[in-house]
Amino acid sequence: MTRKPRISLISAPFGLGAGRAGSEQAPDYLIQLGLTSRLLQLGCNIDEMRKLDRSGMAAPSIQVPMNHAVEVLKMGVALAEAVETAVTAGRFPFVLGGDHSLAMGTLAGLTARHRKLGVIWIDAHADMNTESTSPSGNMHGIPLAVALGRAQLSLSHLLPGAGTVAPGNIVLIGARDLDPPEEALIWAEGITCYGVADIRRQGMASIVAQALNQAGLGMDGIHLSFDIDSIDPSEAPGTGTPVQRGLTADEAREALRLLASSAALCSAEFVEVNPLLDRNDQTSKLAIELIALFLSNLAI
Ligand code: HAR
Ligand code: MN
Ligand code: MN
Ligand code: MN
Repeated sequence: MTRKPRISLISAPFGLGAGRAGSEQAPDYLIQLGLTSRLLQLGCNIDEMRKLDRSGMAAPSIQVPMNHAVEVLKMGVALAEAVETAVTAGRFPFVLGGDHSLAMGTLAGLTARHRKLGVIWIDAHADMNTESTSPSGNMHGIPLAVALGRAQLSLSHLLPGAGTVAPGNIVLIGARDLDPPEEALIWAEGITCYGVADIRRQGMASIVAQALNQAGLGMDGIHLSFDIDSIDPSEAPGTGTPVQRGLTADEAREALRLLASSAALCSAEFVEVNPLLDRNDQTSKLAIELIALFLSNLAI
């Protein structure tokens, strides 16, 4: 008998980790287009709804030589605390971004509570640059290197007591735009990476099953980080760094439905929707549908 988890819906209206403005508008915009009413209609147990505000947060003392670093860190601190609180209260944190720099805050909050955390990262990118390899200076390109403990910034700068994520428990799905230092890190650490060709060859159901096994090996929970730019720009144009030859919306639906049904999943985030770059709300509407599909299929 499965039960519905109590969801903590954490809105993070923040886009300064990306190179283009607009993703900060996504949480309010998706809610305005009917996200929460859809979730309630589907019987999701939304136990808590929070909207984060970074004003008033103290920035960590570390100096990070990247774009809008102080603002990114303040938001990360606010998010880390909100996620840790949700986990402590026994809720399932669902973070609605915002850009992917938010993952640092989410992972700080999670690793403070789950010492052994697996991560499934569905994204066109690996987000594994460091402060010294980043070609753009944009902090949405570094969260996984930070989580691995390979950057100068670490999750524990955002939340004392945060840990790291082991490379063997990170699985990338949909990656197709990697910078050379990211490729080197993936090889050196033996990180599992399924490209779009692997998905076409093996089918999404098989990829998800392998990803759950690999990410969850010896862990006490798996976090799903879903970047909308994993999907092909023909179906999800509203995002800041679109990359051709991505997942189909149907493949994303299948992945999200299967991941939601795994009892190992302990949290998720949904990032990089940019309403300002969208065409007729196509991406926002797809995002609402995918989030609703995911959250209504969650089981514990
Ligand atoms: N790899 C590039 C960089 O580090 C682009 C990163 C883009 N990241 C995201 N999130 N949109 O996946 O700047
Ligand atoms: Mn990303
Ligand atoms: Mn991306
Ligand atoms: Mn758990």
